[in-house]
Amino acid sequence: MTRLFVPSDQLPRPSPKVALTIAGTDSGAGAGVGADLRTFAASGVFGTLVVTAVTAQNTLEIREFLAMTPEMVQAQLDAVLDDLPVAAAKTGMLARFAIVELLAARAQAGKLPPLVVDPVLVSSSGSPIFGEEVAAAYRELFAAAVVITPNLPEAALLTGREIASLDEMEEAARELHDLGPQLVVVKGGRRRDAEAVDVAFDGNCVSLLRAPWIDTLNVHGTGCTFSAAIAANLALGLEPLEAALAAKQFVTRAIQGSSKWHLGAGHGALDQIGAGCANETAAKADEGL
Ligand code: PXL
Repeated sequence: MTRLFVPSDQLPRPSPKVALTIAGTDSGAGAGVGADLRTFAASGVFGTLVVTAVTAQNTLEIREFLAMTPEMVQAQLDAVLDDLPVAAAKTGMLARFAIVELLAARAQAGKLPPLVVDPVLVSSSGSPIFGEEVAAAYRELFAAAVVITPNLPEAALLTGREIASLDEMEEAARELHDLGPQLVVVKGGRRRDAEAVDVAFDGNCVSLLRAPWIDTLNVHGTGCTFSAAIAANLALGLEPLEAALAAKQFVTRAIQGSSKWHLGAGHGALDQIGAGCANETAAKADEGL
């Protein structure tokens, strides 16, 4: 019998799929890069990061905010993309007009991985963070995106119309689709209905992404988690609509998982990693069950 000797450095080396988040940090880790990396890990992809801004933040408030320079964002992007096989990326808080512009130019030149753009344009209290100049730069970024995920106030800002009903969400999704992305998901979570319904449009079909409404304050980072889950699913090879449907289920489970947590006095985080189950096991162990 002949034995084939394969030197260990020539054995196949299976590697994980790689996703990238281009976003801000939240020191309380509910939103931003922290939420994205937990989502990537829970989805089985290797997460990389480009930090656009640092916030000093907890579940109650943002205390300080420092945006990175566009040069530093560019340098982080180059360092990651020159070396690692990033299969999909998402953008979160981009913090500065020049950063949105820089990403739009790179995406349009085909120099970014397939992109999920979660436009961070309106604060959670409902007031616009940026003016029309940044909204215009975002429209350029949308043109080169695979998926965009505006929430209701952002879709309203981008279309210049009030949006409340499902019909209005569909109209907005159709209008934003004309800007160029393959799939638009208008997130309706703020409607506080019996269901949390998002409206997706891919140029042909309108799909409703439906989940039961979960009554909890622990929803900080929901949008970040949703767009990161879509990027992870794209990196794993799913089509955009499948990626969004699976991401909706992921977010729903994550909200369900942390809905009873008391982790900070304000809007707490989601349970992307299934820690809720571990806590239940620990609690049962404490009770001697
Ligand atoms: O959810 C929007 C968002 C994104 N990124 C960071 C944030 C927030 C909201 O607070 O802090 C870093």
